[in-house]
Amino acid sequence: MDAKLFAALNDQINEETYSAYLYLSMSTWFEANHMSGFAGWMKVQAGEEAKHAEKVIENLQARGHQPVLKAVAAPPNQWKSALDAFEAALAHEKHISACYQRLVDQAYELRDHASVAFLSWFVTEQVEEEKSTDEMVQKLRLAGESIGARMYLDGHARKRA
Ligand code: OFO
Repeated sequence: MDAKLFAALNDQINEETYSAYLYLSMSTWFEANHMSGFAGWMKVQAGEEAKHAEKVIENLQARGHQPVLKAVAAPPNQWKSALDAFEAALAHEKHISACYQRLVDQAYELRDHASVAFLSWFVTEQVEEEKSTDEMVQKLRLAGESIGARMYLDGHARKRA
């Protein structure tokens, strides 16, 4: 594999691990603020992100490389509201989608079709990730200041766990 593409994919391990860390942090914030349904939703999401990191690691290994794990930044741990946290999660997912778009462009330029095929799973996955996070954002916007509506959504989010 091209050295620059290896470096970019290796960095993506860090992006995915940070995603897991960020959502775990959001989960702790929700739990501390008595919204255990959203906390469970975020914990499941964190688990998926950790699996994404493993997927990238295993792909690099399959291509004969040793991944190099780097330090993971500390995520924020305070949000203004459930909506604020989900909006931050959606912004983060958009950032991750942009990372994969760049990786696919890079793989195409190199005519590395194995990487293009590998990355296409993430491109599809990101559509789903943005959709499910945006759904929460939209519902929380509709709930507005209604505590009852927000508690209903919290209960609904619990079903994901
Ligand atoms: Fe949220 O999909 Fe991985 O990062």
